[in-house]
Amino acid sequence: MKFQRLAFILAIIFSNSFTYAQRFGGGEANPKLRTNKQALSHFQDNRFGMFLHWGPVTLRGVEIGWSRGTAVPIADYDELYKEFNPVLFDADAWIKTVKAAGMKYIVITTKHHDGFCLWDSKFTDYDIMSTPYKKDIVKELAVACKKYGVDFGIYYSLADWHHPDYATRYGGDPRPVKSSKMSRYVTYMKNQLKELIENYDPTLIWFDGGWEECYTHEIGMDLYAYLRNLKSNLIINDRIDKAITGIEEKKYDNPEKYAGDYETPEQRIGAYNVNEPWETCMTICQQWSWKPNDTMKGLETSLLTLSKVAGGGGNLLYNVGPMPDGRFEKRQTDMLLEMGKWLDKNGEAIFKTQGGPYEPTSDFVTTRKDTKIYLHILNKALSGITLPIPENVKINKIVNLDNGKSIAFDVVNNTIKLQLVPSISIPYIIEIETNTNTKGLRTIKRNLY
Ligand code: H79
Repeated sequence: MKFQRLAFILAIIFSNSFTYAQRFGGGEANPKLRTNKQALSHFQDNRFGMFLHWGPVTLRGVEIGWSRGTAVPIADYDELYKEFNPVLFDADAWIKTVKAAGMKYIVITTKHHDGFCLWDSKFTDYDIMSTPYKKDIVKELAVACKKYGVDFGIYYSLADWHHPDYATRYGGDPRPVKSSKMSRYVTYMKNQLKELIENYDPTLIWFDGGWEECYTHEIGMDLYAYLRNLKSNLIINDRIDKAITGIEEKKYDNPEKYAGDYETPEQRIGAYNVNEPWETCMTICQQWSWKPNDTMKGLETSLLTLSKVAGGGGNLLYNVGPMPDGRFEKRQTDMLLEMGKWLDKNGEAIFKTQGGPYEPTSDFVTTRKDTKIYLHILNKALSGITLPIPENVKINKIVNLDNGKSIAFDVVNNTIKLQLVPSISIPYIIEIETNTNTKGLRTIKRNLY
């Protein structure tokens, strides 16, 4: 009796600590800080999306936002919109490429740190309607996404170095800070975000730039509640608040008090984490916005990134910088279509999967779904693998997904040994069919194999 009572008390203590120990995945989410689980698991099922950084600055081929007042004098930068006329922009063509690449969602810069708005906003004239182009790009993309069944996400920078009320200066901007009033800027953001939600119905808002001092935890919490109230199943990244993940891996003592639905490692593959949603954002070339002759990542590198991200339990938001005339670069489209071809064959090892259960190594990562575990082989020369079999699991069959051929295997002392034939292309996928649902399997630590 005593023992039962103690067990009961311990169970309560531990169930609470699990709820609070995890930032996103654990326990019942606080609706003021997190979206609902259904929306989040749909987001995670998507696994692969396209990030798009675009605006008048592409006319100069330098980095969006950061080059205002550095590579380009502020007075010139702020006038570029008068020449922005992407006459070859075709929303259908973009989204067809997105589909053919196997991507399930997009996130487009509606406003970067430079403050220019890519949609028809009634709250500023510094927008697409003041350019010679005069057509609402965000609207056309939202419509095309609906048409092709692609989730539509928007990027919105909290930092706005152009807006007079935004209270931090960048790039040697001489305007005195004391003339700025953050509360007015917050109202401006709320008006614009409401406009974006009501007019274009995004599934996701990707915030950025909230690291500057004038943007506070209180503003972030308030903004999160405001947006959640406007659209209850909206997905909002962690950068809406101050516990920001990005360039560096950061850990916060009490992350559960911060608003935001998922973590955002930037230009790096996130650490293995199958308990909390995360999304790596990464550029296909070196720069976020278009740069002529920028160095581009190849197909193998791109697919290895996708496998590694999925194996760690994350999404990949792969960034394209469209050209000033409105088109994607052909070499980028060609590479993305090759990714799509690979996914036509191997997509079942990426989409709607969980990461693990084996912790990633440099030779392989794993994903899982239903009764299957997918081994993503990352090393061309690898000639065999020995893995501990998860507890209470039986292996029924092993197949090479590329050619559909069965692979012979031995089970020795609860480990499985399989021989591999060195391959000319990586990653390639080995499908392990088990007798059980692999979803609930615990992570198998790297030191066990
Ligand atoms: O929108 C993209 C970037 O512009 C933005 N986030 C992604 C999604 C971003 N904000 N901060 N950072 C990226 C990191 C900052 C890097 C910097 Fe730099 C190093 C800023 C100044 C020095 C990169 C290199 C930009 C200018 C030089």
